[in-house]
Amino acid sequence: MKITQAQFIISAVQPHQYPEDALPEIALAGRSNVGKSSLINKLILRKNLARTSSQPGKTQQLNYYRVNEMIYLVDFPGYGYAKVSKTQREQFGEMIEKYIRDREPLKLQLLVIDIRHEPSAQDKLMYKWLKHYEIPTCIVATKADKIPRSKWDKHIKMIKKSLEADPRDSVVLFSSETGLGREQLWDIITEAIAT
Ligand SMILES: Nc1nc2c(ncn2[C@@H]2O[C@H](COP(=O)(O)OP(=O)(O)OP(=O)(O)O)[C@@H](O)[C@H]2O)c(=O)[nH]1
Ligand SMILES: [Mg+2]
Repeated sequence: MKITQAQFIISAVQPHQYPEDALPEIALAGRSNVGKSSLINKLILRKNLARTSSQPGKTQQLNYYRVNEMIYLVDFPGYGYAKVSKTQREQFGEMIEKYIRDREPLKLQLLVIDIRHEPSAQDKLMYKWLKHYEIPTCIVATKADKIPRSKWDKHIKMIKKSLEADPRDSVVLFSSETGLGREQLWDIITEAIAT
């Protein structure tokens, strides 16, 4: 994918702030610090357009980035951050479930998982919601550079098993450090917006 344009649009705290031009949306969910913003930066080849972990868990908005006047990448706040209050956690759950359930332009959800660790309870819940609402989903196992290549296969299997992943969902090995998986992910995104 040749990136001709990439721009931050809005940090939306309320659905009425979501863009209204109906461009397809690709959303990214995952626990805090897993590497969602880094993945966005790698996809669009900008070092720091999506803000990376200055204030983990503090972001309670959906950050919209428009790419090539063609799609929005929607960066969700990370979940699982310990210092977040129960009320904030509930608000977060409501906002995300509502988005997944109601958001017409959502064409593909990326569930970003750290390849080194077993998916958390919240990862599993998120995946269940996605299946329940029949959202096309791609599991992205990121930080692949953190483990030796010889272990990739075993970790991918562990993640699929733990999520009870639908065999039809693609799983992409990714590294924001090396760019591994970038082209494959663009192919999956391109296919998702074409259908
Ligand atoms: N080695 C390596 N480090 C990564 C990778 N992806 C992200 N990181 C690092 O992990 C940390 C967190 O990355 P972020 O992209 O900010 O994570 P996030 O999921 O956006 O975090 P929140 O916005 O807090 O939810 C940063 O220090 C990144 O440099 C990767 O693929 N490989
Ligand atoms: Mg982030």
